Amino acid sequence: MGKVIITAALTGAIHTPSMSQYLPFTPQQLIDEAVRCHEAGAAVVHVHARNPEDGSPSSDGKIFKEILSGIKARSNVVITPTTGGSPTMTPEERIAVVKSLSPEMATFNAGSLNFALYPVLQKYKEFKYPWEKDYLAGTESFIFANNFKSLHVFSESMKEVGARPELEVYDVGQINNLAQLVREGYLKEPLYLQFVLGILGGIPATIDNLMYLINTARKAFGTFKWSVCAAGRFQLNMGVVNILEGGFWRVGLEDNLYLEKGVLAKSSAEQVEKAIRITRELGLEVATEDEAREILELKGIDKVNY
Ligand code: KMH
Ligand code: ZN
Repeated sequence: MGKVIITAALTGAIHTPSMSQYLPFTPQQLIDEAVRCHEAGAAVVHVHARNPEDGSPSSDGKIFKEILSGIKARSNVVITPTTGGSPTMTPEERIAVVKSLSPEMATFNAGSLNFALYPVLQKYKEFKYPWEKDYLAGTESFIFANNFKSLHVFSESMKEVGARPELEVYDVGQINNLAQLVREGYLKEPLYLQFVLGILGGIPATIDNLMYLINTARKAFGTFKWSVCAAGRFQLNMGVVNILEGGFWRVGLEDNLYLEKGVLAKSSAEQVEKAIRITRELGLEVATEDEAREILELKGIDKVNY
C-alpha cells in the first residue's frame, strides 16, 4: 500500500464561532492553524476564508490571498482552497479564488444536493454573532447547486490554471456525474476523489456506504486516488476504514469539532496527531507534502499566484 495523505480542513463553512471557541476564522488564526497542522504531519490543508470581524464565510479575494500567502511564507504544505464556499455564495464567487490565486489544487463539488445544517439549532441556542442563527436556519431551503453547466465552467477554470480538482462526492450518483465529465473531456484520469459522508442531504456515514462508494468508483474509473471526510464523530471510523482500503484521510474542525467524545479539539492539529498515530499503529506510512505533490501529480508551489 502507498503512503497515506493526511489533509487538515481548518474551518469550513458548516460550523459557526459559537459552536467552539477554537474554530479559527481570522487570517492570522488560519495561518497559524495551517502551520500547526503541517508541523503535526498533515501534507495538505484545506482552506475556507471567513470574515475576520464575525467569522461569517467570505469569498473575498483579498482575505484568501492573505491566508494563502501567509501560509506559504511559513510552510511548504499543499493548500487546497474551497470552491464549495458556503450556502450564501454564488458559483462565480466560489470559483474566483482559483482564477485569481492559481492554486495547486482546489475542491470541485461533483453535483447538487440538499445541504442542511438547520437541525443543529436544536443543540445550539445562544449565538455570539447575529448572522449565525439565520445562516443555519436558512439551510432548510438550501440546495447546493452544482449543475452540469457549472461543473463545466469550474473544470475549465481549474484546467486553465493547472489546479488539480479534488472531486467532492457526497452521494453515489455523483460518481456518474464525474464519469460523464471524463467522457466529455472535462476531467482527465487518474482522478482524485474525496468522499464526503454524513451531510444531511448526502449519503450517511456508514462502512457499507463508504465501501459502496469505493467499489462504484472502482467500477467507473478503475484506477483513482481518493480520500474520505465525514461529519462529526464519523471522522474517525470512516478514516480508519478508508486508509485500510488504500485511501487517504481528511480531519479538521471543518468536519468535526471534537477530539473525542465530549472533548472539543483545541486545534485541527490535535486531530492530525491522532490520525497519524492511528495510521502508524496500523503499519501504514504518512506522506510528506512533497510526496503528496508527487502522488497527486500537482503542478508545484512555484506555479501558484499567491
Ligand atoms: N464542506 C465539506 C462538506 C468544499 O469546501 O468545497 C466538503 C468540502 C467541500 O470541504
Ligand atoms: Zn470545505
